[in-house]
Amino acid sequence: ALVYSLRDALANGDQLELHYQTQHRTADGTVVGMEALLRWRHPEHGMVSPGDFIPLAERHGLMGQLGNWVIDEALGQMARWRELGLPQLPVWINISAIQMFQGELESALSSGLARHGIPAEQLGLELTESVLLDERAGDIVPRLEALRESGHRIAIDDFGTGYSSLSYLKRLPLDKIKLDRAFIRSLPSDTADAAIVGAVLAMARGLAMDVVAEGVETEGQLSFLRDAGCALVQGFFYSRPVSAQALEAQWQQAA
Ligand code: G
Ligand code: G
Ligand code: MN
Ligand code: NA
Repeated sequence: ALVYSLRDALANGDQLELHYQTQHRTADGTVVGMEALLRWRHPEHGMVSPGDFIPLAERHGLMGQLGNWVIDEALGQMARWRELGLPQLPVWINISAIQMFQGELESALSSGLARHGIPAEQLGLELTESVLLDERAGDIVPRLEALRESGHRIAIDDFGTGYSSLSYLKRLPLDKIKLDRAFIRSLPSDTADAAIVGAVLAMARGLAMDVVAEGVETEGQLSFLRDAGCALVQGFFYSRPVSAQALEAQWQQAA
């Protein structure tokens, strides 16, 4: 079964990879950071999507270990880029529900940061609405406050797709809203999506939060967002998620 090979992959580490998708300023296209996305290169099945193996890892009690692997790999990669004299951009990782419930997230982060000599400001944390609202995690507000106190920035991921109530945005200490690509896909022609995006941008401004629009694929989407006052975007228009080596090659070409 796939779960045995996932156990092996975790034990060896050599079939797992993080790919990186850059985030850009709409004003001038500058890269301001990137999201790390987990990939499993299975010897027979090829690339297995995290959408398929993360649920498997959760069912079999492997998610804590997998989450810790992601933290260590991202920080190790950032340290290698620093040694190579490459740009030091903030990296955002995705945090799963189980990492929040099990409560070892904070220690994995602080030991990883110390081991690789990376400041917490450089490692952002993306949590989905469902994770932020899941009561099994206990009162999440003091934990988020402590994580921010230590320097991490916190984003709410896939915003607008969960069982969201706007009232928790006021209560939760967040830096950034990642607007789900479902609202971006039909821009600029879909007037309902245009209205929703405009409202989220206005609300985020009032709350002093940044907004990143996800899934930006076309020039038309980009210019709509820029005109609407959305400062940051992520999506295939600028870049797909790519391996660390591919990203390094891009940087070396640009230099
Ligand atoms: O990259 P892709 O579209 O295949 O990602 C599918 C889903 O897996 C997305 O919802 C993404 O947030 C999630 N995901 C990707 N990498 C990680 C990770 O390292 N940890 C967690 N918990 N989720 C991830
Ligand atoms: O849930 P989360 O937002 O973390 O998921 C990120 C996923 O979205 C990644 O797996 C990535 O491959 C996918 N993705 C990133 N940019 C685009 C895009 O422009 N279009 C589409 N369709 N998917 C994207
Ligand atoms: Mn994400
Ligand atoms: Na998202």
